[in-house]
Amino acid sequence: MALNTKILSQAATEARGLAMDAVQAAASGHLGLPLGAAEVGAVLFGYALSYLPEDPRWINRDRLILSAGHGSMFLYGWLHLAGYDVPLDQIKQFRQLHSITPGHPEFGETPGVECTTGPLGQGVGNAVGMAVAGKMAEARFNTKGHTIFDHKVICIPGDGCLQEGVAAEAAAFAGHQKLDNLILIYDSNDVTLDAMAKLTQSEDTAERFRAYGFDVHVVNGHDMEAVLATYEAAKHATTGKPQFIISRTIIGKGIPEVAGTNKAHGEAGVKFVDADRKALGLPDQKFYVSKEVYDYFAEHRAILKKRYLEWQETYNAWKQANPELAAVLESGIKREVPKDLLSRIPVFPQDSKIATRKAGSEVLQPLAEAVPMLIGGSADLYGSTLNYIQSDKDFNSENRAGRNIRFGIREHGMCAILNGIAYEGIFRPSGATFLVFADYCRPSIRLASLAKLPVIYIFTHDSVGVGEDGPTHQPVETVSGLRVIPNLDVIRPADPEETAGAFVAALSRTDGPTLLALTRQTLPILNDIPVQTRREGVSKGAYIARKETGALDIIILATGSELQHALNAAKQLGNGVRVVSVPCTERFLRQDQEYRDEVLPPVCRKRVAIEAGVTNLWYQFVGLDGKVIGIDRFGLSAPGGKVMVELGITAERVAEEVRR
Ligand SMILES: Cc1ncc(C[n+]2csc(CCOP(=O)(O)OP(=O)(O)O)c2C)c(N)n1
Repeated sequence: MALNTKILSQAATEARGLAMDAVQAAASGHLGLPLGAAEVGAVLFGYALSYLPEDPRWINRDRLILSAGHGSMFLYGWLHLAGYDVPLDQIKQFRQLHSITPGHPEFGETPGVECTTGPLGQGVGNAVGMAVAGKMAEARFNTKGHTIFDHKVICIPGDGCLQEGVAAEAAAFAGHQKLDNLILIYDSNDVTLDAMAKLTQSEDTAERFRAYGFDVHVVNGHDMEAVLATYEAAKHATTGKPQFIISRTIIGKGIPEVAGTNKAHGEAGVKFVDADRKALGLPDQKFYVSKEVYDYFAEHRAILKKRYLEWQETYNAWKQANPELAAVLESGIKREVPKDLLSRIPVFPQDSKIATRKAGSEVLQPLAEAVPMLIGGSADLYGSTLNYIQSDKDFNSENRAGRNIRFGIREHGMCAILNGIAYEGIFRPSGATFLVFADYCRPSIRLASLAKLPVIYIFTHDSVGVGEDGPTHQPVETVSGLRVIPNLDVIRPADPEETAGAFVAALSRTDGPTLLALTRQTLPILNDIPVQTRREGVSKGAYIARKETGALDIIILATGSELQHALNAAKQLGNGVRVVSVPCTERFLRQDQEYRDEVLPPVCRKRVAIEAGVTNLWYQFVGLDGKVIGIDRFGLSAPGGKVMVELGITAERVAEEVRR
């Protein structure tokens, strides 16, 4: 079937109208991209993409990610026209309270929105993650007889996305990994927010992406036939490379007073909209969509439905022929994990003396066997983070089924890619680096938290206990800095058994990410606390590690490697002392009041907390009468044990503060 440019031009005009009217009604938003990329939207949604609005999470749909999330009305307009459950009423409610058309696209809020985007560049990383997941899915689930995965991942970045470092990291990774299921359509309009792009960029973007290992195409983004031809060439390329289409567009096309300038970017064009709508041939009626355009998309949906049903037949045949594989896939999509995960992890020997990163490595192996969708990666630090899934190999262009991803020294890219894998919805991604480099990951961790993605971060070298590498590598504010991100669980286990509990808690969580903060240095195993108490206590965030004998006089709270000091101090101090282990403050705060009061009885106000990090957050648990032992300064370059003593992180100090 040929491209119906007549009706699709009309659709592009009406999509422009929707963006103009929505931004005008909201008196806020961005007109530039929705107007400039209207023809690209028409070709993609009106012809080129495989999708089905009635099943927006269809596993073999093409994924379209709008990385330039400020142009959200591009997505909402086309999703509406395409027939997703994004009614015109919601377009009219653009950027209003409780609408499904928020300022920037938010995953889970709007059917057809694949990723939460807006922080520029993230979408490129997410798309690369989806391409990784797509390749893995092809390798692990397609069979000789049946192809159930063969979709593409299409991402629209603008100049801003490509200026951001995260996109560079992700693109370099995509080129190296030969992710030929990835198509970037760069909306190249020479304009950014403040000014013309030439004020801030003079690189040759085509050469840059060629150097990364992409095939590069250039097209006039307003010529629909050419856009389609270029898209098809990219889609069917046999070079084994990811594809980069430079789509040259005029920002704000349709509002001549601002088009082609940075004024087109935001809502400055709004005052010209009424006159310019007329010039485009739109009627006075706002939020207008013609019957012809609706009819075209209804017909197009019938074609898409036919393809979908054909795929469904293939899927059913595949499922019948491969019931075990199908069970793995379907349980992965439901994010199920076996209920008995904890018992699959052997109990650590009573005399073990290992770092929690090493314990993590040992815990990971049986979990990887129990959860086949669990995959991992490291930012060139496997030798230190120890999170390699030993029963499997590397993911690379020769082995797409490999469960270990070598991200290179690209923490930010890694975390955006992990988000993409999680958005894709089949695999359970985890990734590793040194905890102090969480700052290099933070924008992506924040988005994982916002988008409720169950990503697992296995971050090691969690305190000044790192030692000789010194303050550049010693987190002090990092753990607390992460704890303030809403919906992120930060777990800092105290010994190998708490580490087992931490990994299981992370894997069992489906509505948000979990960060595991593990030690570099060896820790004593805390045999005084029963194994089950340590393992299961983690899931509640805090638990009584040592109960007082007799009347409760004082509570010592501790986390991670400092729990040993709390327990040792309690031994010296005698009867009335309770020790509470707090591996995860967020989980503890989610427990009901009864449990929280049981662990920290409100009547007991004599409390001391210890953590080898900044003290601020602990005051919520010790109160005004309490005392926090911590490190409110940067660390020191020296052996870790010596640094801990120098900075007062010892049992003696705890005992001293308690006595005081
Ligand atoms: C990380 C980040 N920094 C800054 C912004 C604010 N911002 C939104 S759009 C924009 C300019 C984007 O330019 P471009 O990608 O060319 O988009 P266009 O002008 O074509 O709409 C900026 C700076 C942002 N959304 N994210």
